[in-house]
Amino acid sequence: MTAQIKTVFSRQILDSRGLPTVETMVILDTGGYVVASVPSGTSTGTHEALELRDGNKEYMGLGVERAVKNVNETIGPHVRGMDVAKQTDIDHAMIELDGTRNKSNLGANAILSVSIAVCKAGALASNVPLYRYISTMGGFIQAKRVPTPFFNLINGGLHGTGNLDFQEFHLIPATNKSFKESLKIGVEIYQNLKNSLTRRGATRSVGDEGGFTPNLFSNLDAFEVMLEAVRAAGYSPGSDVFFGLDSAANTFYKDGKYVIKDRSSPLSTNEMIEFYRSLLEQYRLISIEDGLYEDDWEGWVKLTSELGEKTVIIGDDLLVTNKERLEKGISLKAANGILIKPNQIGTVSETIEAINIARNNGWQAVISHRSGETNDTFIADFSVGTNALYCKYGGLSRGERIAKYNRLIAIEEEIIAAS
Ligand code: 2PG
Ligand code: MG
Repeated sequence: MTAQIKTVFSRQILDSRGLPTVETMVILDTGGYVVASVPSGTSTGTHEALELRDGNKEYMGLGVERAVKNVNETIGPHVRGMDVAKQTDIDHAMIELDGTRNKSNLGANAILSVSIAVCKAGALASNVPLYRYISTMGGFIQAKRVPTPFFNLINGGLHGTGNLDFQEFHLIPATNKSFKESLKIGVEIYQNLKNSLTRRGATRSVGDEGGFTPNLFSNLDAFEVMLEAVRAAGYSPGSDVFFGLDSAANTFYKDGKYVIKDRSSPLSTNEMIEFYRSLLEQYRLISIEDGLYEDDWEGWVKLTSELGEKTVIIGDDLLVTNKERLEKGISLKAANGILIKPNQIGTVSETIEAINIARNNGWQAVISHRSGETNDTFIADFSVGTNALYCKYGGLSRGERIAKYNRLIAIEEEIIAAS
């Protein structure tokens, strides 16, 4: 059934850090309506599309009233009357209306809120679950499974109040497990991790993504405690579960060197790569994200040629879900995986394009949340709809993270029932 956009209405709401973000409602001529809100990062890449903030005295300059106004007064009237099933046309109309390379005129937050709402409205008009609509609309094979989660059990860097340099320490269940089983394993290990940290006298409060934020002696210690928790929960590292890492290296890159607490002096790019090699061998990491600085292309090429056969080298701040940077990365062989975040680029269609380019070149595309989230579960449907092998939605506490996992429970049940 076709349906047209009748009204687009946006408002400022708060995200999981209590900071302003954009929520947009799309009402169809059929009377149905949907609501979408956008997430926000802390460890953002310089090359991301622009998140428009007010920059005035309110909310420390972080208000999004300008972005809201852009939806209500400019984007909304422009897309009114369009067929909601025409996602690419609507996204392109917004890109043209903005007229800049990084969506700095209207704001990627304003544009993405409409783009996601349009996608949800398309599913509503077609009367199919969102993940199934995304598959059809994006030309993906209907998923027969739910993606395997990267559980971010320890939050360091800019996401934690502890003292770790690396931002995310991932627990990754084996891909042959169902989502239900993966979730149970994740929860059991997470709870055991709490006990391990308590025993060591390390703080176990949680960070922005619902993982613990301990003070430890080194970054390596984080893997040691996780290993202890895996064993205590009765699982085998290297067969039931694996580890992964998002270093978010921009944050500890100082004057051309990498400063981490595991070494007494700053490390060169080559030394950092050797550090990752030892980590990989010791803890069998199956992915390393943002291992190096976002513009150290030469270093990334070396990292990928040295370790890319043994692990997935994922570009997040390096590639920012951006087609041009991804194509550069592919031609240089600067990584072999990409982290996919819709708000880094600003529309659903461009996000799908990046996934297709990555996969057509044999790269892994991991679908990700941001550290500032809302309870919107679009990204859960999106990872299933795009038939991803892996997704990343944070640790195993905090409502906005759990909302995504709970949505995946329901989707898995539906997929099983339909097969
Ligand atoms: C990352 C993300 C999400 P942020 O670096 O991968 O985990 O963090 O949203 O702060 O960029
Ligand atoms: Mg990252």
